[in-house]
Amino acid sequence: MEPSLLMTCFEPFAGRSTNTSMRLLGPMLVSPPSGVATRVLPVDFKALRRIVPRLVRTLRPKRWLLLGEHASTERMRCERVAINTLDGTVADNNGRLPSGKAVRGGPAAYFATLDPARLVTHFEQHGIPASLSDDAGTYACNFALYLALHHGRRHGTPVEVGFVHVPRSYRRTGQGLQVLRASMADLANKLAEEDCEAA
Ligand code: PCA
Repeated sequence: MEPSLLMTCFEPFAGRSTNTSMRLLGPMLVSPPSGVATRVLPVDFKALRRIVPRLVRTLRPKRWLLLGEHASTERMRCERVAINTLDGTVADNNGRLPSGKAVRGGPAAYFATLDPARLVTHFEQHGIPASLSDDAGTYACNFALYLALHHGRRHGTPVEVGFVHVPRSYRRTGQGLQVLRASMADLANKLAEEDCEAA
């Protein structure tokens, strides 16, 4: 059956051994709740260009919430926008530096369709600092969000796509791993159960 919700995180990159977005999905990567599919995305621009549309086509989730880590934040950054620009000073896991456009001829930007304000409220209810962000960067996270919104629009699903940048040093949120993981599991259950608003 098609999952109501796809939740993704990213693999480690830039020579690190872990990615906090993976740690926060934690047990859900092995046994996702009912109606939820989980995947780890590569930090590889060429592979993302192939994998993101394939997930849209084959899984056909109603919603897609992407998670990635952010090096220098203390809050959950609920992203509002993805831009059609690739840039970065760190090679991806395939040894390539990003440059150019996410999609040649694509719109300059897409707004996230999974309401980021709603995500902020969710985390705050769990006692986790969170805020809206207009800057998902120009690296793999922005790229994956842009591609998911672009292909979602073309295929009619996912209807809602959102992105949360989690703090690399998650302890800076003032909460421990168990609280953060519980907030993700609760969010997954809510998003898998509810009807989409953006249709
Ligand atoms: N953060 C990077 C890529 C993968 C991740 O977790 C980013 O912000 O683009």
